[in-house]
Amino acid sequence: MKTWSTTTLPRLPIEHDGAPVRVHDTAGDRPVEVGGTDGRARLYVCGITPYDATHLGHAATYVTFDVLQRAWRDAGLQVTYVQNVTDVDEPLLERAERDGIAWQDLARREIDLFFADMEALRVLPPDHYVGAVEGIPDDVSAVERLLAAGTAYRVPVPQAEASAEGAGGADVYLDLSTQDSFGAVSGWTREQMLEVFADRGGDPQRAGKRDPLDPLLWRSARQGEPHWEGGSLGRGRPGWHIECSTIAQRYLGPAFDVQGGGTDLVFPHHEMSAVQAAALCGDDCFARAYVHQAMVGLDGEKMSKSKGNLVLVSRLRATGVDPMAIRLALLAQHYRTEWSWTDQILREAGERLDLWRRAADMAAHDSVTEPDASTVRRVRERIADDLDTPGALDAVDDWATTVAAGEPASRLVADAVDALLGVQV
Ligand code: 5CA
Ligand code: ZN
Repeated sequence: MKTWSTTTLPRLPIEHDGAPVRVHDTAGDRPVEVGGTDGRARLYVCGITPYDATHLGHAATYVTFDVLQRAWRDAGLQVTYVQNVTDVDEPLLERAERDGIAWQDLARREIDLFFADMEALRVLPPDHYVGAVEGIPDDVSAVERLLAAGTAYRVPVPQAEASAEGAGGADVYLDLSTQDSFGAVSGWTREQMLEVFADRGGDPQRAGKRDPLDPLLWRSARQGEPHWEGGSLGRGRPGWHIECSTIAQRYLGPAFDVQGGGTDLVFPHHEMSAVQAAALCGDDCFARAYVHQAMVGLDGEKMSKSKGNLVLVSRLRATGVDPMAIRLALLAQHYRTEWSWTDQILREAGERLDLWRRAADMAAHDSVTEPDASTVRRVRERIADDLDTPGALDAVDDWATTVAAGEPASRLVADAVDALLGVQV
């Protein structure tokens, strides 16, 4: 699928010291170095389900992984970045039904709005932006392989539910008891898993499953639901998690550096996409690190499409808020700390942007000064340390304050702020 437009990425004239980027891996619950094997870095980030516009929680997630991609690029690595879009799934179908609009039209409209938001926030686009629908042939062959290996099983669909095209069909589930690595991503107990599974797209009550937690791989065609050719599986559509298992592996290979998303995806989504990948290609497959953005809230509650307590990027933009102030408001929070959006946070970001712009306008010195160079080193060092963007912002604040007070400076820091933080001053 076509993706959004890219923005310029200045190359910094200050040599990179080669220090690797460290991020917190949820699976190991510790910091790990990511990227750099063979001079490359491979990133998969779970994309939107396009049934409602980009809110600040989504924006925080994509800005966080944008900072990671920028750090890798600055270090001279060749980055391959893949993002999916869940362009067919329950929530999208339900919303389209509620609003009396074709699900394809709803998805297209929200994807276009998401692209406009990402461009405004200067998020670098992924190299491959892949729809769940596009990935169906790969899902079908993956599920066929799992059935052949005996790690998946069929559960017949009751006659009354099946559509004419799906008559006599069966859903397919992964048999988790065949997979030793299950639980390795979240580290959760079964009780913890069962507590949230139904709320997060799971179907623990489905009769005929061997384990209530077994994830759905293929949903046989139902009345009133879209369905696709599924080879020996019959007509139907893929379960949610298999989409990310197969898209990541097709575009990044069996193993890659980071799978990213919000903490709401730790279980079941990342746990299940990893265990399915392990069932397909072995325990060393899939991500070497799982990195999660903490939930962004509003008034103390998680911001979510289902709750409807949203602050939309597009709405802020429509009221004239500078997207760079929105980006700075997001960067002022550490990605692993939950926080709630407030007008005060946005106001402070606007003030910071003004200060940085004043300093950048005054930074007309011909050659790079020592404070310029040390500021860039500090920003790099803060970001490489588990994406400490608040620390990076402090470094730029210190620089901007002295420059606004008349210290000589060059354009270097403005270029670094652009290249590393994605903020144009
Ligand atoms: N399409 C799936 C992933 S395959 C999905 O979760 N879509 S989503 O539209 O619900 O969310 C898109 C991304 O934003 C996910 O990475 C999700 O974890 C993240 N996200 C959702 N809500 C928040 C929030 N309140 N704060 C931070 N990140 C969030
Ligand atoms: Zn995903």
